[in-house]
Formats: sequence, C-alpha cells, structure tokens
Amino acid sequence: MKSNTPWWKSGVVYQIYPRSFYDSNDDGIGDIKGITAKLEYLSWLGIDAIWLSPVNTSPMYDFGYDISDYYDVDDCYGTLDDFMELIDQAHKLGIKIIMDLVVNHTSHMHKWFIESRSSKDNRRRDWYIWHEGKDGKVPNNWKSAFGGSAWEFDPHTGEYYLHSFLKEQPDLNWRNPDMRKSIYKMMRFWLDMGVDGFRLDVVNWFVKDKKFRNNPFTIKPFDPEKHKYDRNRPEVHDYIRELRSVVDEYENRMTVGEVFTLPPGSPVLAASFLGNDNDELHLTFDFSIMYRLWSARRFYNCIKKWYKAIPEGGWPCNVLSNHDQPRSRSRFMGGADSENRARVAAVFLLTIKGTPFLYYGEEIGMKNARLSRGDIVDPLGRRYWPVYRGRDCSRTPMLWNSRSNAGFSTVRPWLPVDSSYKNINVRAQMNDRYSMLNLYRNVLHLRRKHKALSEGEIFPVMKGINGVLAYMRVQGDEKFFIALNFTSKTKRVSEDERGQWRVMFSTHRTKYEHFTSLDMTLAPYEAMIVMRIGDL
Ligand code: ISL
Ligand code: CA
Repeated sequence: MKSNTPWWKSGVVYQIYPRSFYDSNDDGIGDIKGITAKLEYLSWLGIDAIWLSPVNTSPMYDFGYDISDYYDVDDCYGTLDDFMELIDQAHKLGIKIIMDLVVNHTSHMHKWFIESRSSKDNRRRDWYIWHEGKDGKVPNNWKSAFGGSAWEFDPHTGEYYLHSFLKEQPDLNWRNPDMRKSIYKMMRFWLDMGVDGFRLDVVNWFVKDKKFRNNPFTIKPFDPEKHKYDRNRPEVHDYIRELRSVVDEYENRMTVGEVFTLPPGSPVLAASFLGNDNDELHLTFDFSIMYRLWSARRFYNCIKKWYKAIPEGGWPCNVLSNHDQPRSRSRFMGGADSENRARVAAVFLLTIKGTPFLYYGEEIGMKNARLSRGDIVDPLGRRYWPVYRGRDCSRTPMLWNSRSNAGFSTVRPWLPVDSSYKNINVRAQMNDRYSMLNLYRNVLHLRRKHKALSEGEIFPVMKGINGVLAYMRVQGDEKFFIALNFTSKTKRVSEDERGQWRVMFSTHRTKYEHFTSLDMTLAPYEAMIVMRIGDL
C-alpha cells in the first residue's frame, strides 16, 4: 500500500557541505561531480534527501552564503550541467535534492547590489536597505552577527547600507515587491529543473523594523544587543506565506527554515514559521538540543517543549549538527565515552518523532578537527581567534578511507583532514558490522521498514530522570519501545506492558532476543529498539 505521508515527514535528510564532501578533479575543493560519485554510498546508507549548502556563484567571503549569481553554479563546484546530472542521478536512486536558499542577503558583487549602490534613483536602489546617517554616524545601534555595526557607509551616494553579516553580504529589502518577485522567479528556475525544495537561510531575519528603532541594549559576548527590531518582525510571515504559495505551484516539494536564535534556542519562535494550517514552511529547525550539554533530562525537556510548540498539522524536525556548530560527537564530550554517547544520540535522533537531519560525517562519528590559526579561513574564526575559533573545525573534509587526505582528494585540501582518519573513515567502518556507520545504516533501514518509527506518534515512558530516556512509537498495529541509557552505569528499565517483545536493534545485545515484559537492565550507554510482536 502506498502511504499518503509526504516524503519529508517520513524521510531522513543528509546535509552536505559541498566544499568538503569529495573532490572529483583534484583541486582540493569538494565539488558537484564528487557528490554524484558518492550517491551510491548515500543510497547504501539509506537516506532520502540531500541538502546542499550553497553551490551558487560566489566570491566566497562567507563560503557560498554570499551569492553573486543565483542562476548559476560556482566554477569551483562545477557547471549547471553537473548540477542537472546530480539531480538526475539522485532521482534515479530515489534521493531528493534540497538547495540552500540564501535570500536574506546577496553578495556585494551581485549585479542587483552593484546597480543599487550606483545611484539613489536607480530602479534597484530600494532592493537593499539604505539609510542616511544620524549626526554623521551610523543610523542606529544594530549590530552585525559577525561583529561591528550592521551599517556600512557607501561614499558614492553618501548613505549607509545594512548587512546583518559581513559587509560583503548586504541585506535585501523584503518589503520591496519587485525584489520579492525576482526571488520567486529564481526559485521557479530551480524548481522547474527538478530541485525538491529549499532550506531557507536565516528566515526569521528577512524583515526589519520599518522605523529602524534602536535595539534594547544588553551585554552578551559576540552579541551585544537584543534583536528586537532587526529580526523576528511579524511582517515576515506574510512574505513566507507568499513564498510558500510559489513552492506549492509544484508537487511534492519541501521548505525547511533556519530560524536562528542564540542559546538557549526558541522552539516557539521556530514553530511560528510553520504557520497556521501549514501555510508557511513545511519544517523548521529548533536548535535547542544543539545548545545543550549531554543529559537525558535536558534532551527530554527540549523535545517536550518542541513538540508542544508545533501547531496542529505541523511536523517537527530534529538536528544534532550542522556547518555552523561544533560537531555533535565533540560537543557531547565524555572523553573515552564520546563514541558511546554518539551512538546513543544517533538512536535518539533517528527514533524520536520528527524528520532527522544528519550532517555529513556524523554517521562515522567524525570529530571536530583540531586546527591552528594558520588553517583558519572562516571570517568569524579569523576575527575572533582565539576566543572563538570559528566554524572551520566542523567543515573539514569527509573521511573516506585511510589513504592520504583520507581519500577526499589527491592534493592538499582547502582545510586540513582531521588526524583521526586512520581509524575513523567510511571504508573501515563499512567492513565492521559494529561500527557507527553500520549502526546508522541498520537504524535507517529499520525506520524505512517500520513506519511507526518514522511516522508514528510518540509516548514518553521514562523522562530522562536518572539518565534514562524511554518512549513508545506507535502507528496502527505497530508498536516500538526505545530505551536509551545516557550514563556509564547499568540502569533498570521497567514498564508494565506485558506482551511479546523482540529486540530489533541494540548497541549491546543480539538482535531478536525476546522479552515477555518491558523489564530489563540496560548496559552502560546501551540504546535499544524493541518491537511488540504479539500478546502473551
Ligand atoms: O554561525 C553562527 C555562529 O556560530 C551563527 O551566528 C550563524 O550566523 C547563524 O547560524 C546564521 O547562519 C546562516 O547564515 C549565515 C551563514 O554564515 C551560516 O553559515 C548560515 O548557516 C549567513 O548567511
Ligand atoms: Ca574539486
């Protein structure tokens, strides 16, 4: 029977940072052909969709998050033909392709901005956010996320333009209808080509206060203000509804929004972009878990708040790592326990309710690379070193095998390969049934086979007190019990549910072991998935 559930609810998305996945032409930079070459691997792994960080033409001040041509692919990644070939080959394997839509800002080298800054009466002047100075100074106290004022003076016309990030990333003016029309036209270009959807970069920052009021001032490292007026303005929702209607001209497409807030994260804000009755984005990221330390109780509280915030008809989405944060394996710490923790986290991510997003390398337990100042290319790391080392440590090349450069490239890669590659790599882990990689693969395949694990309702059983998290996933006749021991001690699990249960996956015991009640002892850091197979 074909299920009516859309693919983005039951599927698993795998994020690729294209620069670092696989280099097909030996220039040290990952590229589109490299991704196509590794599709077989991803299909073997069992993912359903790929989200590509930006591949559009860019001067790379922010490694692609500064786009100078929305209609083309950057030379360092290949050609438009390579991209079409990637879509084709991926679709043949049943894998969807999601593009990054970076439309809060463009590159300062985008032709729209070049026109906009050319004169005050240019037809594209108002496509960006221009303002005159105040008493010879910046218009207000808004700060760039990457440091300093968010305003840059442009001597040519004597006004300031707004940039929420680098000065090489001027913010677009979403209040301008012609600008929006051009964005929608560009989206249709990619949707017509067969792209399955978009990840919207900083979607909650698109609209700024009309009156340009000062933000209330509070002192926090890297972020010395509350973003009351330059982010999260209510009008943004009107534009997101408009954008959604463009995507809805096509079948089966998906949008996922990056709703960026500082720690502790905000599930309520993230959920607000799901709209009423599904009229805004299909999915949004809540980063609360990424900001939490390792703890069953904290993880439980995050998902509880997240689920509670999701509107009727909405669907959660869960993520442990991305290209902006330290890799989860390293964040969980735990020294010698870090691999065990990463395994528990993997089973958690793949069995809680919501669409999981994996970050390349997470499936082999990749760690943050140790980099020195000379290696750093991220503008954030260069600016704040050594207080903040930037994002390069989680963007290093994928570890494919134990050969030189971990099989990523035959020449020196753009960022160093992490020194752990002799032990942590795809090739070695494919051959080891008990590896992290095979854990991911097994659980991904189990999810595919049993819809309760992907689409089912979730019912908490043990809420993380005492280090154990346990829950049921239920759909139709299918019922699964998942138990996760977040600690290095054995733990007893006991739930009054008689019946015949069978172990479908465990980090510690053999598959198909049977239970007649849910009364069991978990080994340290054991994660297990059991299925109800009948009455007693
Ligand atoms: O990465 C950050 C600091 O660790 C965040 O402040 C980041 O700026 C925020 O997550 C927004 O990120 C997105 O937009 C940025 C880009 O640099 C990020 O890579 C992207 O994910 C500007 O486009
Ligand atoms: Ca290359």
